[in-house]
Amino acid sequence: MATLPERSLIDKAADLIRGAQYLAVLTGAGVSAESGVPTFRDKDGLWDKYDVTTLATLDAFLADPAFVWKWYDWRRTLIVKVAPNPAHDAIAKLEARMKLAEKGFALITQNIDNLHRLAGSSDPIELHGNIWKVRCLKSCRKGAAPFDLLDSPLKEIPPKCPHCGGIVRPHIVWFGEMLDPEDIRRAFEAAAQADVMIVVGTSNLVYPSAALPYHVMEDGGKVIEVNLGVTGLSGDADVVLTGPAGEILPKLV
Ligand code: BJW
Ligand code: ZN
Repeated sequence: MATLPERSLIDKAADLIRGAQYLAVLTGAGVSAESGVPTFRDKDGLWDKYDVTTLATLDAFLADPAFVWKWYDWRRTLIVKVAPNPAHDAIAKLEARMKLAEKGFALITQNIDNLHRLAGSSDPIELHGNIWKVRCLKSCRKGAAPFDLLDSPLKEIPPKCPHCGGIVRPHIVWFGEMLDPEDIRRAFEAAAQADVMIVVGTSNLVYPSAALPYHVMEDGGKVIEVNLGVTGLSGDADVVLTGPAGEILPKLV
């Protein structure tokens, strides 16, 4: 079992959270690792095994939609079998407590796996989309807005748009694509309001998400990092809790 941070560090973080008027939580793939969802940049992570440029860009999709869809179908069949872990549960509990105390709360996630919702988080800002949603590649009138496609495994690859018969794409933000402007607005507004942000299980390398903790700090807010390892943020965060999110977050709650 991994060594957990000393009690005094957990207490320091808990004191910050207790004093917060507005708590923001920013999560990445590490929060779902203990559920069995692979991360991206860790050893044995997705980018260790697969080439980003052939899978996570629009050009790759346009070149070979079936190939990219097969990869997403594989990930969907994996994700459908897993459940939220104690880290997701702890974040949902933090939201409930902040709301009970009539304080502000926002959950911002880079994850596309839907596990925060399954754990009871009410309104996660899903910066990079959701693996259970698709939209029409041609943006036909009725298919342009994201809609659910829950079949797992998929009945056909690539799946077709029920409105125009063209193909649909995963409702996921690939490299070089713009995030939804409303998601960006809400995330940066939360960072501006937050006096404390907990950053959990992210390498904090991907922008614009990686800028959010710095936005909090620039406005005088505090940042607590929870991660198995050291990241670029670790040197700047106010409290760094090293260890598995599924063990540290329940202790904080
Ligand atoms: C644990 C744990 C446990 C493990 N407990 N911890 C400004 C500067 C530089 C570059 C850019 C910039 N602005 C934009 C860019 C380009 C690019 C970018 O950021 N590149 C960087 C890599 C340099 N950004 C974009 O392209 C974004 N679009 C954009 O900005 O549009 C405007 C624009 C357009 C054109 C040009 C310029 C600007 C879009 C980014 C979309 C990211 N999409 C992905 C993949 C989607 C595909 C899919 O999932 O199917 O989203 S990339 C991938 O990385 C995925 C993740 O959400 C994201 C973040 O990864 P995350 O969550 O941090 O995971 P890992 O694996 O990196 O880290 C896991 C961490 O957990 C580790 O630290 C572990 O230690 C830890 N851990 N187990 C606690 N149990
Ligand atoms: Zn369509």
